Amino acid sequence: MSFFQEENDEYEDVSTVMVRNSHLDLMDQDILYHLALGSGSHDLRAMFGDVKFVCMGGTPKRMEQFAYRLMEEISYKIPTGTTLQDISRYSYRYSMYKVGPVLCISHGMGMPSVGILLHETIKLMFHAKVVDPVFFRIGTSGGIGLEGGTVIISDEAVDGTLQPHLELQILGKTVKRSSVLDKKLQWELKSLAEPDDPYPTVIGKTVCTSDFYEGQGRMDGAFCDFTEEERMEYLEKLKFNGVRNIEMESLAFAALTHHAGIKAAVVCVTLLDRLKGDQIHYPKEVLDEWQQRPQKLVCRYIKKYLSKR
Ligand code: R2B
Ligand code: URA
Repeated sequence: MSFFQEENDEYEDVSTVMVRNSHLDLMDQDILYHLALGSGSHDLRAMFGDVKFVCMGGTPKRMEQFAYRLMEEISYKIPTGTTLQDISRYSYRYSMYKVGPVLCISHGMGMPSVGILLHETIKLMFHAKVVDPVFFRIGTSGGIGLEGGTVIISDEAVDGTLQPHLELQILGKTVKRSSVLDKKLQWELKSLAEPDDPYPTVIGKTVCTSDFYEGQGRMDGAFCDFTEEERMEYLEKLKFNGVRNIEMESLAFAALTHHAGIKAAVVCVTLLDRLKGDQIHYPKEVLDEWQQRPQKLVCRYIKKYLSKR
């Protein structure tokens, strides 16, 4: 039996997204400020009640491209001569496109940015009474011992010290939230990598940092207080511990979706092998093509899932 047959049982419409905040019940309306949406100003149930997948990626342009790719793939029609609307355009923060049951949203750079977006998107799912949505992050990363263009499905998101939890400071206290990603979803995605794909798709551990330069052991930032030997020692240690890539959102993405009971996956392409350098020097056309790769994989997943409904 294919996983999608099994999966259909699991995706029976059984549970809507829950928020872990009783205060929301006491509010007469909830303004999702950074999405330019609100439970009082919009009929969120009518607008988003049919959502099944939420795909997040760094830039507005990439998410718009992804939305148009999806439109093609799932034959989603909009009136001739019209374009997809950026639903969150008046926030001037994030961009959001809806293609049938798929939301495509840009998350910006880093954990604070994706964290704010997750709070509001999870609340959006709650207000819209969405049933069992699956969240994806499709992004870019630095490879550890992997050439540029490799697709990595994260099996675990860890911080720079290899701990699998997000540390938040709440009311002056440190709170830890486990960063758990869905194992089955990872293997389902991996099974959709095709033998003809001219690049490898692997599953592995992802380190998530709060900085692109010093935080990722780069020597080409404005500041650097470590030596080349120390840099290599750290990156080799990551490799030894099963880390395949480094990026800047997976930890918050995994921890906050898990906290909300939402199934999630992180799929990133590598833009370089960090064991060989720091600078991203490939031509724009090459980088553009590489960035399509995680999109293709997630698209295959969504398409296959929708074709079984
Ligand atoms: C990957 O690329 C960005 C930094 O260039 C960051 O958002 C990430 O995780
Ligand atoms: N994104 C990152 O966070 N790091 C890289 O090296 C490349 C992309």
